[in-house]
Amino acid sequence: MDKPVCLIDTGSDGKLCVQQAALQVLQQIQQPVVVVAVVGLYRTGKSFLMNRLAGKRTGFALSSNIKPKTEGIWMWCMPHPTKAGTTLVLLDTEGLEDVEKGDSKRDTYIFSLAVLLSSTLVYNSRGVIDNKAMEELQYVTELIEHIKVTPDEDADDCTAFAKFFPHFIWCLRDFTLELKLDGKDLTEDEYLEFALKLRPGTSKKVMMYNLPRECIRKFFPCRTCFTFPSPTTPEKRSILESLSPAELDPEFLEVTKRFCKFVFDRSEVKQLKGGHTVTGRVLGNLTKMYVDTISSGAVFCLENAVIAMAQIENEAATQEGLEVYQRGMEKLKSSFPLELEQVSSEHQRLSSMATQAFMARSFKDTDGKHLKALEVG
Ligand SMILES: Nc1nc2c(ncn2[C@@H]2O[C@H](COP(=O)(O)OP(=O)(O)OP(=O)(O)O)[C@@H](O)[C@H]2O)c(=O)[nH]1
Ligand SMILES: [Mg+2]
Repeated sequence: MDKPVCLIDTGSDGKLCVQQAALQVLQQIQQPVVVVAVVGLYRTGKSFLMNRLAGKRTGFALSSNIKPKTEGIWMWCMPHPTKAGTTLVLLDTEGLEDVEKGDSKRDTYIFSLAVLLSSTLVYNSRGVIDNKAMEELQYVTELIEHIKVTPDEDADDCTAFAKFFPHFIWCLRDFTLELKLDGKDLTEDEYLEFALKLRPGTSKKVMMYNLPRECIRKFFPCRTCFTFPSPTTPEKRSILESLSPAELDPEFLEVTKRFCKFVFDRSEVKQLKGGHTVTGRVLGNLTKMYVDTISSGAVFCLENAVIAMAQIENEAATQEGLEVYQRGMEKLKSSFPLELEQVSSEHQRLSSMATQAFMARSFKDTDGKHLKALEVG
């Protein structure tokens, strides 16, 4: 893909809907995918940062005026720059808390989708991590109401999520603080941990203070922080896309380089609960399933997603196995008449090829239902 496409848009009914063209792109990707999604308040430089990950000056559209630019979720697929045989999928999301939209439910869905679809979640915000920044991350406290691990699970078990949630990177843009505490230098990660420290006590005020921090700590045990200075002078910010690297602040370039390297080195291939690898094709089906879940008003359930994906993939695997067998038999027919023995040994050979084709694609066919269907077929 030489440019991003819209993956999730707004339908004529005002609800989020998946774009068929993007699903078709994903259908063609048989490789495992590393998915990096960015979320955060509107007009905070998310799309610009994603273009840096893509190694391009332009791509995801930037907003140049007050009006927010990115709508829905946009996707850009490319060969992973360092992991051979893997596809990197970048997801750029629309800004949260846009006053014009004023739709907090939609914001929660966008945030939840980014969490559910990604292997690395980049949370982007301007300035420092203060109480205001924490309040803006209210979506993290709502995740528990919208996502379940198993259909019958006790709703309050935050820790169960941690195993299936993405690596969390907090990117602070236009960061101007000196990273020092009591005269000692702090790393960016130490700064994040300091900001996430809980306060002792049980008063309402303390609980309100602790809640978002507790959620981040429990949901995202793997966390990292990057602090970016402003990329350029205020007068040039609106023409950022047209600036060459030499015109950008060298410190901004250094942090960006470190950030990109970290994301490429440390982001894992996306996996489903139970450890099944997500390919582009599975990611497409997963996206569709989650967006359908939103339309139906149901809660996202990670285990149901695995069951649904297994059903889709195993049916396709059975079909693929059958096609291997049928193609072989058609070829054999053209050399008829043959000895019964020859037909029988060719049948054996093709059956085992069909099983191999099935095995390469199937997953979680624990009761062998789909393999049996292949044998019967
Ligand atoms: N001050 C500052 N401006 C930036 C930075 N990165 C990008 N911009 C500028 O901020 C404006 C918005 O950038 P985008 O990348 O479109 O921001 P966004 O968060 O994707 O915006 P929405 O999609 O509307 O939510 C553009 O004019 C950019 O040139 C940054 O690090 N600091
Ligand atoms: Mg944007």
